[in-house]
Amino acid sequence: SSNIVNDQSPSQQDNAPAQKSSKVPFIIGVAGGTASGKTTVCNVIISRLHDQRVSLINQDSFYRSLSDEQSANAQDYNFDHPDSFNTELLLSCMERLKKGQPANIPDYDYKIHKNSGPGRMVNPSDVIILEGILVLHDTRVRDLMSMKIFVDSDSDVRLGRRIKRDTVERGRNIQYVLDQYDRHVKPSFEEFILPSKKHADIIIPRGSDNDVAIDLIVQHIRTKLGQHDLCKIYQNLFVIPSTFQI
Ligand code: UZR
Ligand code: MG
Repeated sequence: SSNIVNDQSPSQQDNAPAQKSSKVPFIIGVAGGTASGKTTVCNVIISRLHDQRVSLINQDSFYRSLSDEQSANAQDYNFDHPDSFNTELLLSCMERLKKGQPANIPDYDYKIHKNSGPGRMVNPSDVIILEGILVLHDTRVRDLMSMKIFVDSDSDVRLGRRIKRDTVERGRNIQYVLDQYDRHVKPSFEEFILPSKKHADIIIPRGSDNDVAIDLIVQHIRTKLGQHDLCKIYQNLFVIPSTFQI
């Protein structure tokens, strides 16, 4: 969709300081189990906010690189554990964006389980969506958010989608996917992801099928962005009388 703020266009990079926004961006966290429909929910929100500048950041970009040895035995590695993410780096990127500064978001390659490429420069924008299985797990990450969403889809629906996605898009066989699900994905969902639901402001049952929930979320974001504008107007009005006194 065209309103995603993109990234590395020369004019934006050259003028990075001029891009600095006076507003504090509205930061939304979207968590939920694997294949719950997080990405789709985010894309629907972004397309409904067509007249706003929205940046989408994925927690997956902050996976730690595996060594060659770990990568060769990737089935033993738990990608669903909070420690598999570089949360310090995620925090520093989000803090920059919150302050209105551009941030470099790393590239992660699922095939080699490593950081790859130079990353992408994301410019500050009015709305920032941070999406990922564990974005509601860490207090410091949660504290940056103005709105916390948990996408709550049935486990059997999620497993079905996960099998489809990993076999079709990631070239894995069903035995591998089921084994990984048993050993890591399901236990970590129960230990870390599901408990983070209690921190959500909004829980969306059925994911992106839930038009009513998504409508309410978009309405709320619009209201909050409107309030930001009002604050700015009042600030300016307040300045006028004192200039007259000089
Ligand atoms: P979503 N993941 C991989 O399969 N390979 C990697 O190199 C990194 C992550 C998976 C991860 C998690 N788990 O369940 C999923 N495993 O990506 C999260 N195993 O992505 O939220 O889109 O399902
Ligand atoms: Mg996804």
